[in-house]
Amino acid sequence: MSLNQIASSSRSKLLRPLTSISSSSSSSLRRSFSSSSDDKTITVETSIPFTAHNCDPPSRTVETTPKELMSFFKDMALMRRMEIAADSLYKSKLIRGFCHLYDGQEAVAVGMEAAITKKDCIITAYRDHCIYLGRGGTLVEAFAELMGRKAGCSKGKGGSMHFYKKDSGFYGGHGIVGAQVPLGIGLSFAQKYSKDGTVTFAMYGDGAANQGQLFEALNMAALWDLPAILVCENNHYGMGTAEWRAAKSPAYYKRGDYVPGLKVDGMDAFAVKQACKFAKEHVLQKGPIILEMDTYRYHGHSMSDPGSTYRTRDEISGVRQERDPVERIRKLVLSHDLATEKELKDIEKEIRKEVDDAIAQAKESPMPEPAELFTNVYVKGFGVEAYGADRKEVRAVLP
Ligand SMILES: Cc1ncc(C[n+]2csc(CCOP(=O)(O)OP(=O)(O)O)c2C)c(N)n1
Ligand SMILES: [Mg+2]
Repeated sequence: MSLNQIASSSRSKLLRPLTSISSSSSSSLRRSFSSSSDDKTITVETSIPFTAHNCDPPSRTVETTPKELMSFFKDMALMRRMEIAADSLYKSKLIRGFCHLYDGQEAVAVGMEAAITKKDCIITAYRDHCIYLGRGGTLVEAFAELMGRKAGCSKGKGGSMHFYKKDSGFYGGHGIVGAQVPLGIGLSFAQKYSKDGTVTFAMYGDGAANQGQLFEALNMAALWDLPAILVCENNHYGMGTAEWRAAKSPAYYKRGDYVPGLKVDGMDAFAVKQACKFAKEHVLQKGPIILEMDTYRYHGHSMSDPGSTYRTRDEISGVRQERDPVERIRKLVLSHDLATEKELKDIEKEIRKEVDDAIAQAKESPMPEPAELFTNVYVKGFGVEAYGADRKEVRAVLP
């Protein structure tokens, strides 16, 4: 097979029709968001079955409610809008430095949150804005952080790659590829040690999946039966490198060898929810598991990458048309008569306003004080001396 043939066969695997949405309602559901029908059970089927390695896969049948379906739609539409707005802010130079957008991958963030609690931990790489929002972070704190303002979730000192929200179990936001995975295993060690019944989701990309530190950390997690879920967000590219050029075996769910794994349609929020629920139960009894989320990023790798030099525009628009996570939920909402197309459009309009208001508010926040350069950097009490670039003169002695 030529490289071009390999590329086009891997491209065709990216496309999977939305037509497999099948669902049934256990009762006749009418539109009334605030009534008791909010909690009626709706049964949906995941887009495709799970593929399992070293374990029995969970069922394709997932239970939901009108309330959850509507919240999936709203949460994903909000994430999508936030990322589009971040793109504009970057282009108008209000966001500087690195910025990696998550649009296309929203079902992973939303489905994962639906299966866990804020006592469970999540740690991820630099594509972190939507994970932060899912953990309960606010739009104002997110935009303020992106624009380097005091009101940001990391006080404006971290920027796009370093969102953090420890009070609801979000441990960042990391810029060094793969480095968050051993940290995540450390979190799961603490969880096992304190026997609190919580778990850690350590997220990484298909590019990071080839790194050695991941296997070292996984070995320890398996050896000590730690409650660690390794979530490989396979968006099929590491910067401009397609997975087939970087990985001898791109079956990332199998790469743990002795560690079980599941391949999940990461564009289907219900498949993600089902897989994460299954994984949480699994790791609390049996030790780590790998979830490979088959997903896609619409934007380029970061703002300096137009995203169209190493893949075709047809590939991107094909995924948008056939697998888009927001459109999948829109179809489910409509097929269950939970809202009309116009009502969903109105929700999207409100979301647009919510995002614009948050940006305006974030812009009001000042930049951090210059003295903040020295806080949260060193442990206090060592009297560390700071020198200028000439290294001759002591400029400050830190407390
Ligand atoms: C240790 C290290 N090597 C290289 C880089 C540069 N780099 C940043 S992102 C990236 C690609 C990672 O791709 P993947 O893991 O698939 O994540 P994605 O960006 O697709 O979410 C690389 C090579 C880095 N930040 N850290
Ligand atoms: Mg990737």
